[in-house]
Amino acid sequence: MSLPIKLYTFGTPNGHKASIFLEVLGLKYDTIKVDLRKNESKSDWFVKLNPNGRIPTIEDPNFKDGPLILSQTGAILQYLSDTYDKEHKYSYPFGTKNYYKTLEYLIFQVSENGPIQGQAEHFINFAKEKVPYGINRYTNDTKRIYGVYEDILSRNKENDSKYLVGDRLTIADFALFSWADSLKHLNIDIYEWPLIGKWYDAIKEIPAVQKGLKVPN
Ligand SMILES: N[C@@H](CCC(=O)N[C@@H](CS)C(=O)NCC(=O)O)C(=O)O
Repeated sequence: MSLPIKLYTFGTPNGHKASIFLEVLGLKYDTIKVDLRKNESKSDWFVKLNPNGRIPTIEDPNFKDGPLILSQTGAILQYLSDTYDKEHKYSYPFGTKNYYKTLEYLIFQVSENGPIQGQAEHFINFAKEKVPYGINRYTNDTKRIYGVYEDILSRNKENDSKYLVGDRLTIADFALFSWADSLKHLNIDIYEWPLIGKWYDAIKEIPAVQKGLKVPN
């Protein structure tokens, strides 16, 4: 019998990426809350797990060579997909074209969408001084990136523009979803991009996604 995965997390878009995909896959997991408001992500015990001191991190006690501790949402989602979606309900077989397109858009999310939108949120909601240059730069680039996603969906007409890659949801979609959900904090209306708006509404209806969005509380 497999043991529960441990998920170290907090209620942020990156944390929700992991909890949503764990829920979607129907995996057993225990949540350990790392309170970012108390700076717990920089505490000794947590930095031992993740030298980068940021959530989320998972620990899978079922890994073949002993427990696997993994951070970086791109790596976490890829690992969970490779290991626990053998039937390819939410993935494509290794080596196929759609496998690499999934990887392309996953990397686009973790290297561009997340960091840029995160900076926009910082300048709009958390910076101690109001810096119009920072607000404009990161808000405009966030909007540009959602325009790119709109274009990606529009190229998938044969699947009614419902998924970023092929004919099913993948980690490329789940990685973006929690950030798309967070656009409201920037007063950006997701329906500015009609296909992304519909894509967002459809994913939000999935019960496992709703459950994942409530973790860790
Ligand atoms: N590149 C990382 C980013 C993780 C990240 O930025 N986590 C934020 C929360 S969304 C965090 O832990 N912030 C707290 C800190 O920096 O101490 C990933 O994809 O996992």
